[in-house]
Amino acid sequence: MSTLGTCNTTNRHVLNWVNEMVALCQPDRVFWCNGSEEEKQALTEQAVAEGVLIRLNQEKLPGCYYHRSNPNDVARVEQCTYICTDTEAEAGPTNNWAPPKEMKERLYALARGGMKGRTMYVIPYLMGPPGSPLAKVGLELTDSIYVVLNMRIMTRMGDVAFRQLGSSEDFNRGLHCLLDVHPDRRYICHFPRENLIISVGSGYGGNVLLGKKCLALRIGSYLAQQQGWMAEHMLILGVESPSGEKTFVAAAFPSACGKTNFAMLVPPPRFEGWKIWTVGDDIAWMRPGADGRLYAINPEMGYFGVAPGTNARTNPNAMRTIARDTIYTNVALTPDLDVWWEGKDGPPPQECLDWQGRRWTPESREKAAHPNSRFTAPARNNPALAPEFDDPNGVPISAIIFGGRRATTMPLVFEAFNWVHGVFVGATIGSEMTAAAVGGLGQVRRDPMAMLPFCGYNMGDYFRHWLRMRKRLKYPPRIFHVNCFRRDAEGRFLWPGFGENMRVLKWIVDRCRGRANAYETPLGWVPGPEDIDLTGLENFTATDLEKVLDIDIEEWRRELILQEELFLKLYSHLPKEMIFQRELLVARL
Ligand code: SAT
Ligand code: MN
Repeated sequence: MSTLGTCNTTNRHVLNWVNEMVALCQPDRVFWCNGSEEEKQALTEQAVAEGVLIRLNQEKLPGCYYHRSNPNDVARVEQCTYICTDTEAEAGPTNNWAPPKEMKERLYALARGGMKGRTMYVIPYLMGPPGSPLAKVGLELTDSIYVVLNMRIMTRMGDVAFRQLGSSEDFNRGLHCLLDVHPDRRYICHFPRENLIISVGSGYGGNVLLGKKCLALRIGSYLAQQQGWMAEHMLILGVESPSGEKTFVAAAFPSACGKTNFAMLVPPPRFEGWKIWTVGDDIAWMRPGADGRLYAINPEMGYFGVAPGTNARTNPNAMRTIARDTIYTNVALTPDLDVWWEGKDGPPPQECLDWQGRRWTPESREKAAHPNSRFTAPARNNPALAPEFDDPNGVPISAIIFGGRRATTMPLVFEAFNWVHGVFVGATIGSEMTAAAVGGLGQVRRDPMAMLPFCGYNMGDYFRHWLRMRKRLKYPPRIFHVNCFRRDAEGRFLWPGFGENMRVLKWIVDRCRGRANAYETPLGWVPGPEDIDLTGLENFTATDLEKVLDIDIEEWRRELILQEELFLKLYSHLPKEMIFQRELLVARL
């Protein structure tokens, strides 16, 4: 076994664990990553030589590379994802559970000798700005060079993590082995009590970039509940008014429901002088500040965003962000080594290779890019990256927004009556399934706080944690619900969305600042027709606004029954406040 790179730590907990895992996986080489530019270049060259990456057209896309995953491995797999707590009740009915000892034995049996002939990369990484009270250190051991290069974009990778860690034992241990990338040997397992993640048999983002969903959300939410903070599946953005007033909001939408677009929103011409700043597009870690407000950081350093549908109209800042130093996965490849996906600007290429490397023309029946194809791009490329991005204290959150993808039932926007009601609103989010997870596209499923696939413990206890946080906040954020995906009877979207969402955001900010009107409905506070600025919005009238804000009692009768299904499932751990809120809603309706 040879050692490559340089090991820049003397932390014995780190060294011991790496040695243990080396003995288990038996790699031919161990490569210690330091996160430097030279290292990135060398590893990129190597990935190209190995065929893991294809160098894209460097004139059009400087620093950009292309990757195709195994076709059986293109999204998160919830049926292979486990929370291994001591008891099944701790994991709760919405998670797969296995006893920690048993699962570890099974995984170690799979990993034993699993890196023979291969290189084990040791990736130290930091989630959060250096020095932040919320920041956490992780150590990922992987035999995938693709993972190393993605982690380098998505996290603060390298010696910065060892500096933060010092001689402490408090870091997340993450082992990732590709094995033969076979669905039968695919497991993404979390051991929250040991702060340990073991992921085998997959090479796909959410399953293997262990800092993201595994540490930042599943393990993170478990630690947050114990330590009195919050780990949430939320974007964070700042709204700056022409006078320079800044208001920060966090928003939870399920995977592939537009968080990245929302986080990078460019206001329409009507809002001249307004500016949206991106803090994060996927994950928020939040804790009460000394002033009684809730402060949030984005633990990540990059965006792992859905490519299809991204274009100059839907997300101009993303287009700029992904123009360089980006890794594209499972999009289509054009003959001049450019990338393409459904919904990109301009006409489709006359001919290209699809995400599986097969010849594709506009006549082909299948899509050229996989619906869950992704870009991995550095946050620093984003022209609207918030100046507060590296602030160790984070940003004060004035509003929390919940949302989902709903064709009916949910109005464009409403504000919860108070925190407890807001928790109920978040707990009952429904959304049509998307391509980010393997499963039934289009079906509505309950996705509380957009955390259903990411909550590392019992969902009922998670609601209780949310309720408890209220007591720790003197000035809790206001809570809202938005739905930008409502459709008419013909299936057309009722609201233009994208940049025009600024109009909704402006109302939300004004509500937080005590400047906007609303009227009371059974669901919560809803803007009146005059409260949302429609100036400059073409082909959209006050009547259309009424339609998109409408509350249909018949639809709500059905919604209540669907909501009840989740509550029944969670019944044994459900806080009684949730039942009261439901009763109140029934009475109001
Ligand atoms: O695929 S990921 O889990 O990384 C992204 C998502 O589903 O939100
Ligand atoms: Mn996500």
